[in-house]
Amino acid sequence: MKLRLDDLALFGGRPAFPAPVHIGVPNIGDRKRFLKSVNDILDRRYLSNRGPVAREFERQVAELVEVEHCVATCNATAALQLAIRAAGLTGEVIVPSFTFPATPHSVHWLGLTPVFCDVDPSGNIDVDRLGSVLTRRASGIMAVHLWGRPCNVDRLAEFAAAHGLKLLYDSAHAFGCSAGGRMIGGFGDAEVFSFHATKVVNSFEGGALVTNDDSLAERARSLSNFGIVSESEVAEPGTNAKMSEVAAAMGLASLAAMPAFVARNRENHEAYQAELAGVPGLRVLDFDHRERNNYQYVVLDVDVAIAGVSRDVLTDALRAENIMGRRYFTPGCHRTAAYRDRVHAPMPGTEELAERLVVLPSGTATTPRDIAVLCQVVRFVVSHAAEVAASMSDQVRAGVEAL
Ligand code: T4K
Repeated sequence: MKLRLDDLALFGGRPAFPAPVHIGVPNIGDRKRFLKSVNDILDRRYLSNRGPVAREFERQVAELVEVEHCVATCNATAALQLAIRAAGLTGEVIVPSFTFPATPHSVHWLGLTPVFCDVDPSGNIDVDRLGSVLTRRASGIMAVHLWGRPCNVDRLAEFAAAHGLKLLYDSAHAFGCSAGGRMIGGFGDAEVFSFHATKVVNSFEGGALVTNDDSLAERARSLSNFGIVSESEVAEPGTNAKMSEVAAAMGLASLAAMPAFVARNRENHEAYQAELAGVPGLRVLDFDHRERNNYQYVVLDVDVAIAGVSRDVLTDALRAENIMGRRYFTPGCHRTAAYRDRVHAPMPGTEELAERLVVLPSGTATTPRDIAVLCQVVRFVVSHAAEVAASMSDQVRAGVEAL
């Protein structure tokens, strides 16, 4: 048990973990099942182009999220682009500023303009601010269910309908989650999931567009395969966004294990909450327990005025201990080099969250002991906030003077 300040790695002590403890370490399902499926794929010599495994993955995803159609893709970014094209968006698309860059990039790469809208304290797009960024060039909204917590789907639908906008959801984080008791996947014109390695269900790389709109689904399917509609016809310029058979096999193994992954995430989340309860200025963001949640992201909010340490000081102190928390999504897309030269509405909500939040390790690779040790370090840092913060600023000053 660390009792003295110089036990902290920051002050020359041995790191709490001998090797980095990362967030986003993939959940691995039943290896035997996966490897058998890979063998079958090799025997069949049918490796891609919507083979039987990809079709089965699409069927299971659609069933789980209770939608009519699923188009499995090579990643979520490609699926977002399919959604934008298949929904017929043009001009400007309103996106939240507090998100992973794939959200605005998917718009930009199609030659459209992402227009940032600030987020509310939940981190989801602030419906009250949509009106202030809406122009006549806007054709749609792409909202994000941040960290699996649902947007205000009713108000977004009302706003979109009132202004003749298409409504898409970047649901990269929200596979297996619900909003008002309805599974995420069936809202708006289409939704997109990510099955990237770091997600609750993974297919190495992968994604899916899901929708209840027959013609949007048909168009997205064709666009994902170069726009081909028959042996001798290409309806429009498409892309190649198809999911391979091996990726789908991983996705199926991951889906089969999903209940266990979610249960483990939930235990981890509860352990973090219990370990950090009552620490001044710290709050592990909760989930709405009336909804279905995947509990994939453990997000810690640091109120520097109460904790005495900022999110950055805490994160750096943890890094020294080999605890690799991530400052998602700092500094906010609108302040990255990719977009900062444009004119944006003020984004105070985004900028505040971008300074306060850190995502902590979870998933099946994170053990209860890891969480206990990690939280012990967090508690220690906060209880010695003044010394830690002073030491960090001394180190920063020394670093500057050494230059
Ligand atoms: N929309 C939203 C809202 C998103 O968050 C994302 C992706 C997308 C769209 C696009 O989805 P995809 O096109 O990727 O399907 C990671 C993921 O790569 C990215 O998919 C995810 N969101 C984002 C939140 O996290 P990075 O740049 O932080 O990745 P990286 O390489 O730093 O990995 C994070 C941590 O995961 C590492 O510290 C180590 C660990 N890791 C990662 C991989 C790939 C492993 O332990 N093993 C692994 O195989 O983006």
